[in-house]
Amino acid sequence: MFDRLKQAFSSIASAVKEKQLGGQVLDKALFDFQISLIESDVAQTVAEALTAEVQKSLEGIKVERSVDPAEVVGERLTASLEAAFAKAGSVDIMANIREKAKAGDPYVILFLGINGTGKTTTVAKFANLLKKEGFSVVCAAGDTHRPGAIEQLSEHADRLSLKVVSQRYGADPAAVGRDGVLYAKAHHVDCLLIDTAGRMQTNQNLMEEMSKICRVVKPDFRIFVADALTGNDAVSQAQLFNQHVGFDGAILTKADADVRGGAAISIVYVTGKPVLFLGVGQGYDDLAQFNAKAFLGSLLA
Ligand SMILES: Nc1nc2c(ncn2[C@@H]2O[C@H](COP(=O)(O)OP(=O)(O)OP(=O)(O)O)[C@@H](O)[C@H]2O)c(=O)[nH]1
Ligand SMILES: [Mg+2]
Repeated sequence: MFDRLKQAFSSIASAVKEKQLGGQVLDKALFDFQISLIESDVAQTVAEALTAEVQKSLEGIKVERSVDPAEVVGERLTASLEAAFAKAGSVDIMANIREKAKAGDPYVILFLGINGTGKTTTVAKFANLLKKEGFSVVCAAGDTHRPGAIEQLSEHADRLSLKVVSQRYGADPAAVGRDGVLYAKAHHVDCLLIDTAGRMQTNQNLMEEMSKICRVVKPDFRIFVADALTGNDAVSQAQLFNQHVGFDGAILTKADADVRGGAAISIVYVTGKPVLFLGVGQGYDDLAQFNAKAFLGSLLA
């Protein structure tokens, strides 16, 4: 995973190592670094901001002979990224669910994202994880638009022995969500996961529909699902959803096939929202907790 991004980090470190810190040499190394960030799917604005931050933090720095300049650059890079990830914070969603469950109220999670990013699969994976943690789960088939969407979620649910709340195609997804909440309350279910559509006639329709579900259902948590392989598109989608609907955290899918890895950095940087999990395959167990520290550590290893 993320080999390209790791390469970008190690190449700036070695460029600096060979030539010592400072002046045009550093400028060139930073410029090359910026290009490789962009090539690793870090959004251009983010790559620029990050490079400028590192450059600023290196200004006037004198490196002792005994100190490896590459290490200094590495530290600065990590510090800038750590600051961005720290600002986004982290969420212990299991703890939040547990707390609400104790109060006897279902914790409602809405899954959002453009078509094909992996929402429905992620709902199933997340349900599987919740079951393993000992929570009761119900799903709501909020994608009433795409033919086959309700059956797709129901098939996953059958395999995981879960109940799906659904209506017919064309029904109002907000009403499906509300049914889900009523069901979860009546049956004392700990957590309701609402799947949604990823495509409508226009993105504006989609945003309006998602906003309506939010108004009606008042979810406790909104998860934006992005396909890591779509790189810069994932970042524009994150901005779109963040501005028009709002979300509380992200899951990046298909990280198993992603050699670039920039999407995580960009989404956190641009939206200020944390990444909670990575999708790392098509199986139900292929959902890995995202650990910002480990992620940054592995980039600079
Ligand atoms: N390799 C890999 N494939 C994944 C991952 N997550 C989802 N997929 C695959 O991506 C494809 C699309 O997933 P869906 O869950 O149907 O995506 P969706 O967002 O619900 O799509 P729409 O319902 O059309 O909006 C499926 O073939 C999934 O198996 C992942 O983490 N890794
Ligand atoms: Mg779907």
